[in-house]
Amino acid sequence: MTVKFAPASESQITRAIVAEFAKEFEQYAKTEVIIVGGGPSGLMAGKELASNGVEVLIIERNNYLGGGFWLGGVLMNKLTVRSPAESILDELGVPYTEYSKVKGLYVADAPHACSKLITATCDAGAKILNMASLDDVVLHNEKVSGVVVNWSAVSALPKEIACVDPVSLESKFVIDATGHDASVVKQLRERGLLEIKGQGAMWVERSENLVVEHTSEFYPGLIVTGMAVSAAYGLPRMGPTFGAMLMSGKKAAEVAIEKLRV
Ligand code: 48H
Repeated sequence: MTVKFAPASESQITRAIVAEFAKEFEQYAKTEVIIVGGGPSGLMAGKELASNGVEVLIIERNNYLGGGFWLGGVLMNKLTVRSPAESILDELGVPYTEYSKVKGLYVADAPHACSKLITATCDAGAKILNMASLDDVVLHNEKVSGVVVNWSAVSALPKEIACVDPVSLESKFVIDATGHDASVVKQLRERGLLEIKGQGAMWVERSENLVVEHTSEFYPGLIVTGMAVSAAYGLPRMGPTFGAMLMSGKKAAEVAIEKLRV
């Protein structure tokens, strides 16, 4: 096969990347919703918000998306959801099977499910900033009004080596989707603005219902979703079953949309 690629020089390729990045970053320096964390709950929230016409930026510290959704349970590349969350797998077009011994317990290939969710989130119009880590929050009149971020490579270095200031991004709402870390919530706790209970012990039967139920605005301007809800409210954990993560992401988006309308 002979292929003739369009002519473009090295510097033109660099300029194309810089120009597009700068245009997007300038636009998203002030946006409607910022989601910190690109795991299942954050991606789901981003997809729902963007498909409802909300301008949304997802900030993810890793160079990939998906968090714990990418692998599922302990390096076995399979994940589970319990009914009724298979409806979200249907929505995303993810194939799954019902485990033969338990009605309503479904198994899917984790990379396949994760790729479908990432695609749906990007297709809906959510923008992603990878390799960026939360450094702080923007707080105006006791309301979370954005985030302060730095490149993950910079954040990973000791302060005496990398004395690089972060940048601030403003938004009407921030969603903490950082999983077990609850990194955004912890910024407020460090300042004595709120208390958090810390994640509870494993209890699958109770945990998933409680996580979805408690997905809410935890502090003015700050909505919690996914395992950050468990950490914030001291709810039990559920291990490698992801229905509540997806449904909590959906609910976080609904909460944000309702508040944006006020
Ligand atoms: C930028 C950050 C920062 C930061 C973290 O861990 P996740 O998959 O989170 P959830 O809540 O969407 O899903 C949780 C699920 O994967 C899980 O762990 C379950 C169900 N556990 C149950 C149990 O019992 O253990 O994704 C969080 C994402 C990751 O991609 C992180 O890299 C990212 O957030 N992140 N991004 N700045 N400070 N902290």
